[in-house]
Amino acid sequence: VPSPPRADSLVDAAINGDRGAVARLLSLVETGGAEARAVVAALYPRTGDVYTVGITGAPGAGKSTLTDRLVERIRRDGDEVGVLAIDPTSPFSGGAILGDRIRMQDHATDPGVFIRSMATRGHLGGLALATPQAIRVLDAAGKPWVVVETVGVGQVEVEIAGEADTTVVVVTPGWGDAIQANKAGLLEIADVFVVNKADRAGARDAVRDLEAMLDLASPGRTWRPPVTETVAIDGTGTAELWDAVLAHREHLFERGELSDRRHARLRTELKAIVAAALEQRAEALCEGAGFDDLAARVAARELDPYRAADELVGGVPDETA
Ligand SMILES: Nc1nc2c(ncn2[C@@H]2O[C@H](COP(=O)(O)OP(=O)(O)O)[C@@H](O)[C@H]2O)c(=O)[nH]1
Ligand SMILES: [Mg+2]
Repeated sequence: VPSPPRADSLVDAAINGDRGAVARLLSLVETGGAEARAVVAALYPRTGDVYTVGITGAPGAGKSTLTDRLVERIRRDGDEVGVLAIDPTSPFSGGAILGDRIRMQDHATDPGVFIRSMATRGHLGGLALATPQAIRVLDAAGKPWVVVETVGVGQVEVEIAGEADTTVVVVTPGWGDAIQANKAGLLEIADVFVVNKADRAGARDAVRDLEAMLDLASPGRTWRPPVTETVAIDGTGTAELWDAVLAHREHLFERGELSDRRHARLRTELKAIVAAALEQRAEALCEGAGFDDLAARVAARELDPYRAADELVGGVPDETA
């Protein structure tokens, strides 16, 4: 088995346009562990330029189809783009999910597009940490845009979705869909709304529901999310959707809010890394022989559980001191 190339040389190769190196780096950050850390250390100084667009909504809302349209649009402007499809329900990773592969195959031979699916491997918190690292891989590889498609169903997914510079929330016509989006916390993270499948009955009602909810939501805010309508399967409205994304980006730039947002995101990420590191240490502590001993003393009523925990983590000074 050949030894893995060092993170530095992989990063250099990725920067020079080696797609295999990009794929390898994405696998490493997805897996986590010591190698992922080495990759991030090598990458980090080369990042900070990418603009991220999150696309989120219920399964089947048309996120992948819309992403495909936005990729087309970005390529028409001549820019390169990376796509990360985060699917917590999929057991697959490392490649595209079948349906996505079929739709995305127009871009498969385009060297300006890099598409990747990431699954959770049963570890949602890990994915929340892996996503910003994966974005950094594409950033270092020179992609000015990264589109992150996330299923907006659970808290962690909504968190991942809300980590983009511009977050697009996709809903579909049908009674209650806008209300469901509201309940799922998608109203708070939305910078742009899109009612997709506008070829179906009820699209106007969905737009009206969203506008009514926006009327009630925080009147003091400086940006009111526009509500757009699309038919992703034929491309209707996707130009307007992209214009809305660009308008939001312009708004963030003009008001200096982009750097504030990114700074807040880094603080959140840093906290999550600290928490994960401490959790790992806690697990290691609880696997040692000292733990068994303490547990036995708690069982024998010699110690209460809090006191025992203090002894283990060193919160209580040694009695002989
Ligand atoms: N009628 C209609 N179907 C659509 C539209 N957009 C997507 N679909 C279909 O909806 C299904 C789910 O789309 P997909 O992009 O995979 O949704 P995702 O799960 O949110 O990524 C697919 O069969 C699409 O062809 C649309 O605007 N109108
Ligand atoms: Mg999809």
